[in-house]
Amino acid sequence: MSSQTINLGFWALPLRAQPIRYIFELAQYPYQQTNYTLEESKEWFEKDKKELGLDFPNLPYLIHGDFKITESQNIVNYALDATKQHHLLGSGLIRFKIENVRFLCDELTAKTFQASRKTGEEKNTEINNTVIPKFKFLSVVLGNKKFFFEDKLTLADIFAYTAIKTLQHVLNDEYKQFAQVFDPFMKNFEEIPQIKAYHSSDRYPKFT
Ligand SMILES: N[C@@H](CCC(=O)N[C@@H](CS)C(=O)NCC(=O)O)C(=O)O
Repeated sequence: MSSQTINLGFWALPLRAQPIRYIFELAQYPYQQTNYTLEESKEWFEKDKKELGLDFPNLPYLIHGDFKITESQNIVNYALDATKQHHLLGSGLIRFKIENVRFLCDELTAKTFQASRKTGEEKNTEINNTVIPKFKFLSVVLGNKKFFFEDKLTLADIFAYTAIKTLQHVLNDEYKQFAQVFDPFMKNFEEIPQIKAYHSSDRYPKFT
């Protein structure tokens, strides 16, 4: 692996790149960010998307010296390797249960954000048919446990936190029905010392 600093490119928002950022932050691994703003989206679409030399230009991207990749889940795997945090994947059959939450929540984060930007009947249908049922399943699986797989933090928690935080921010009325189950989980995640320090730093791209 290159000895140069990793650069992670994404929008100046949590969403799809957020689990990757948490992986670096948990390990206190140095990385840089290029966070594009929606107002200045030309910086991405008209400049870097064409000029960075990515095989499959998209956001997020990761550049590590001459090594350049896209696809968020691919970048997650690279970040786990770089930071040597394979324990977050779990082991044995539990590994597949963790991945189940990971992939469900990756899709749910995007769907929740997209639903919040729709209007009228289309928005209600998307919320009621796609978003809410999945968060219901998630709340049942979590129950009153500290983390999804008992006391040990895994990738499932990182992805679930990202999805739940998105719901809380962009569809707050819908979040309320889950608050009793999700609030304590959110607090447990936010109290991890590296996460606490990160959330109060300027490296954390908050929803605006
Ligand atoms: N499958 C891709 C999806 C990437 C994607 O849809 N990126 C969105 C943001 S979540 C984007 O704005 N891409 C920039 C572009 O299309 O140029 C991944 O998981 O990374």
